[in-house]
Amino acid sequence: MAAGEPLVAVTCTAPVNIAVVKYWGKRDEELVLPINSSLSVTLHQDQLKATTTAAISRDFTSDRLWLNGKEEDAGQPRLQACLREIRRLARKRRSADDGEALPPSLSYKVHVASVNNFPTAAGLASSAAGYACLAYTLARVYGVEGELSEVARRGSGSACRSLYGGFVEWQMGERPDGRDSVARQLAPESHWPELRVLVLVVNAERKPTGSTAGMRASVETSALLRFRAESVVPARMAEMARCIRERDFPGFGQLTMRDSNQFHATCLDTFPPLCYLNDTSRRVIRLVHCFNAHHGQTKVAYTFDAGPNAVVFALEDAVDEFVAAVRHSFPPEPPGGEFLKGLPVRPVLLSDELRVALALDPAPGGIRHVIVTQVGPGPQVLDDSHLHLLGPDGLPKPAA
Ligand code: 2P0
Repeated sequence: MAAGEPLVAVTCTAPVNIAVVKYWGKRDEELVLPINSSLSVTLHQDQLKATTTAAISRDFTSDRLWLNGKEEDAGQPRLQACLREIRRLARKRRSADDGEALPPSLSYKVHVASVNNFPTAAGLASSAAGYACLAYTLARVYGVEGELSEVARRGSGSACRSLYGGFVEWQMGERPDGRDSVARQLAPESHWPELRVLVLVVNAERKPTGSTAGMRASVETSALLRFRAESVVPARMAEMARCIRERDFPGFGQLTMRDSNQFHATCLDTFPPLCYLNDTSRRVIRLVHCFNAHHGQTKVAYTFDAGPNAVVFALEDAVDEFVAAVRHSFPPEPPGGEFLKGLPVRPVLLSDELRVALALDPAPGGIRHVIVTQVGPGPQVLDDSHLHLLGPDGLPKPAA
């Protein structure tokens, strides 16, 4: 870069979120407005996070984007929509400040570099963390404060829920312009410290239909989806909020499983049908119900997004035994590999009764690994410039 003004660079991190009342279907594709409200749990960034550096400089000649070290097309509509939205908010803020001239930086080109601390190939939803991180980082670059749901949503609907830690709802809103379609925190991560989240990464060959195309097909063809959005979700949102408020795990778990199952039922009701679950996913469903039946209560609960990976909720005291049950049902392959990642799990022997109760033929290698995590905080700013992904020249630093 020519020796001129130094660039302005900001680096932030943002979390992954898992919906327990699912978002599926848009009423406005351009503004990314959903047909129903949704509710999610923010996962801890120690295990799963996106990190993004955004930089602006008078000397940049075009917008550029690097994802996990590889340059991508910065002209892609979702990135450009986020940029337009953040510049609009920045302009609005300046014009609200009496007579302040618009800073030239609003017309500068931007360089963005983003990495995930988990493999994209793991099939975990990375777009929510990625676009929340982009919105949060751009807001700091352009000095925008306040509501960022609109910016994150333009990238990916579920991204607005990753703007907060803890337990988050995305209110669908009513206005045609979408200004009231915003995420808000229901409870912080400290609210339910015993809650644990296990991500069961399934070995899968095929890449499933993307969410955007999938939900468009469901909106066009599934009467069940319309029924769900209008007649089921409103009461479910209230009931889920109650379960969280009261830390009622059996209530929370049952509703989470029912909502996941209903979401996948709307996928099957889509024509042609969308089949996101595979044999391993269905085995996990059976395993969870067997485990709960053995204990005579809901100790663990599954949820599945638009892919075969399972996310399992449990209280801390059930984790060791459930992980042993997962190992028993899906013997790791190769046996010596790193099967468990994240928070520590104590090895325990399964009781004979539980072995009998599980009564499943083991499916070796069905699950690649299990990431053990917990509820976590929202996006963070990294103040140390050593952590920037872009160097003083505005280009990605060589990987260490
Ligand atoms: C959710 N999913 O609530 C649901 C459950 C997948 C299943 O939000 O088109 O990537 O970018 O708004 O946010 C995935 O959809 O879709 C999703 P777009 P997004 O988490």
